[in-house]
Amino acid sequence: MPGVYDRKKNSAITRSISPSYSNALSTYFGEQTPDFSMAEGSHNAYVAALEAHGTDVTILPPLSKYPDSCFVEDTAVMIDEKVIISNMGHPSRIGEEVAVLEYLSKEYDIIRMPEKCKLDGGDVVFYDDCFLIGLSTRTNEEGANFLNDEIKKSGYDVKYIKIPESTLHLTTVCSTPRPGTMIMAEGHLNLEEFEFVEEIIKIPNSESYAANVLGYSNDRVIIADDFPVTRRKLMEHGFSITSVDMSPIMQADGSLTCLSVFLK
Ligand code: CIR
Repeated sequence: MPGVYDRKKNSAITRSISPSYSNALSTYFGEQTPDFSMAEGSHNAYVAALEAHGTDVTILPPLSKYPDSCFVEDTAVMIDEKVIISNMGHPSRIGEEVAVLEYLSKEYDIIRMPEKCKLDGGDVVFYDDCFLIGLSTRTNEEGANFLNDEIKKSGYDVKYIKIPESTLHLTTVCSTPRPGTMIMAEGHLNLEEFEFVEEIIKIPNSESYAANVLGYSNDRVIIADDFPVTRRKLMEHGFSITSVDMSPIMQADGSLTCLSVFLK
């Protein structure tokens, strides 16, 4: 049911860009070597945009050992007051989750996954009171099943979505700008798996990066700069838009949602 699960985005954690960001994984959108100082500029603008929308942002310190560690979304999934800590799906990222766990364990119940489970938080998209879990090169069935059990224990619904190998995560190509609505890039996902969605805003594959947006109350949405078709479509659907230059983050295949874990 739209609006049943209250996701106000009152607070979030992010992590500063790693000094080793030039070694971040860059396979899907990246065309140039990721640039540390340009990414820092985008990260600052990103945090400012979240704060301007009322989110209280905690910035965790950079981890030089982990080039991809600014993408905190992948390390943890919040289900009300409990946190599922990921077993990261890419070998070079294993260990990033420990520093997030240490921070969140001060306030939340922490749940670890058995070793055979693999899951990146980027494969989890919230649609109202339902958690969509992508089965991808980063998230295996064991990881999805473990998360499924924890979500169901908390009384929420789950749907699995098949992610093609040509796509990184579920959240890479779709997101939820408001209750009842999804925005989705064409050509990646099987639409039959989304028949339960009330409204789908489709954007062309040439702008697929822009399918990852951050929705706030009252139809406010943060999007990536420089995607004119997506901007126009969202305006036509009644959204008021703030945009952030995400191109240095895109070079490491990261999107808006990837830079945060929303806590409340
Ligand atoms: C990776 O390949 O793991 C990073 N370079 C990008 C992670 C993006 N995170 C996300 O989509 N949630």
